[in-house]
Amino acid sequence: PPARPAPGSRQQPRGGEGRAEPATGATPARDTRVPSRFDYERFRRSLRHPVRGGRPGEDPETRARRMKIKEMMKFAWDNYKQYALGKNELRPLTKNGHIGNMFGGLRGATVIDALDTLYIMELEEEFQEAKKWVEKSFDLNVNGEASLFEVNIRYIGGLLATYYLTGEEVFKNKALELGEKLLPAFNTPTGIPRGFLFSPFSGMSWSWGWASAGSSILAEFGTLHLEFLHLSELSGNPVFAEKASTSHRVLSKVEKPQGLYPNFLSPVTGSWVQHHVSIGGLGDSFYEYLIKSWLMSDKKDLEAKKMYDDALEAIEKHLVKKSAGGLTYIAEWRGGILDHKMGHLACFSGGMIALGAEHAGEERRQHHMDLAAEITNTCHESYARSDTKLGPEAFRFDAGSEAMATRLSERYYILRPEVVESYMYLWRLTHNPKYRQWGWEVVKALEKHCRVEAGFSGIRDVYTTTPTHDNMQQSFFLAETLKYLYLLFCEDDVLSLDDWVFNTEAHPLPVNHTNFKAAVQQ
Ligand code: DMJ
Repeated sequence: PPARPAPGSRQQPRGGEGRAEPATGATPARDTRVPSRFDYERFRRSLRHPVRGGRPGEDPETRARRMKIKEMMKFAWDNYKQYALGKNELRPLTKNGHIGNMFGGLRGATVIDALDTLYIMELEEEFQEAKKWVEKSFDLNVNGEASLFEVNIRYIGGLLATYYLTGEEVFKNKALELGEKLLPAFNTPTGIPRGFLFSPFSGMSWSWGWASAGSSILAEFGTLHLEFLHLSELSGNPVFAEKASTSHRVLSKVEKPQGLYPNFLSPVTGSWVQHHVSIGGLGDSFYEYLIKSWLMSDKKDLEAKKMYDDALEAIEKHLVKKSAGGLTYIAEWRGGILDHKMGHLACFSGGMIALGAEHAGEERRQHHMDLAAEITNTCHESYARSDTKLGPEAFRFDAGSEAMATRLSERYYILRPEVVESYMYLWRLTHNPKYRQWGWEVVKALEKHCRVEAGFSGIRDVYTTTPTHDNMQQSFFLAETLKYLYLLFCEDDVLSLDDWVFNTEAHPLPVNHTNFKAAVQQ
């Protein structure tokens, strides 16, 4: 089975085993670019709220908590800068850098992932340090195997967001240059991209070795839309929007078992390869990008909205269950058989369903808000039932177990954001103070169990109060976990949901009130 531990949603390749054939007969990308009409000043004037919020009076405790989270970000950044600047992640125990094999020779994943968080938290000096690295040392002419998904969500997403927040051209230019390098991955018979490509780009692309029969993964090819529409917007070249829209076109037509989307699709035939359905790893951000594509298009992308509504209906009908102890969870589905397990990754869904509920029809709105709150409560239980008050990688509802990991291999916590992400959305949409309390419990647990001398580290077992550290400060800890925690203790107008949509790595991209219409209709 393909599911196994990994830093991001998707997993590391294993030595090229089982690789699909490189794409052949590649057609060059159609270049019908027109000069971009994007006007940064006009865009800034169109925002409904100041990006970093107004400064209304607030209670001292909320402010103090926000400042604590800012201090954690500074600590994470300072240690990365001191011991690992230019590598992809910090190893906080051995005080050195980690490069990994997901980014095709690109470096500085933590710099790019941290940029917008530093900016939002008003860590001005640190933001300038990060910017300087991008200007002077961020090299795009590199060799290696790159995951299309990871490069897109972290690098393209981080650069685009920072451009929109600051108007600094260097971020836009790097995003566009990198975007061009990703296009060969789409040279397949269906236009559904393969998961990996080789840089410098040669037209070669392939799928994860372990992904069934050279198939592409739903959460990978379905998590491009937000960034690629912005690449078209800023470059004037529709090719990015066209490439990303292919996935929605293929998926809206293919027959779905009981309305569900399996996780593996052949980029050659456009048919499903296996019937494994999950709202956690391998499926997760595909669903997230459906509702967010619609929101980002200023509610014009009706195809994405319909796909989201239909998918959620099927998920509710077939996967949403209640445990004996009354906890609502979303099970996984393997060819019709339920696996009563929820991954930490699946915990983003509380926030997603709440966000969608806002825009559901009158009769569904309260029902979806209740569902979102129940799922978020279950994810909180997975934290509350552990000794560290941090949640495991996966928890189960079988053999008498409720919201706890039952396998040794699922007890770890790698600084993931999904649970605090849902707290942030639920707080913004309900203002129930329990979400801030739960977020603060996470801050305390991170400080107690994950903070080490030179940064933050994941832990190998959440059920022991003397956990072993994994010696890795993931870049998404700075991009997502700390950003969502910080926003939880901000006023709602900081990166307001009226103006911004967060990509799946928590990089804010603006809602587009005018220009996407053309791209979406391609
Ligand atoms: C991040 O890279 C993104 O949130 C992705 O969608 C899922 N995995 C990690 C964080 O857990």
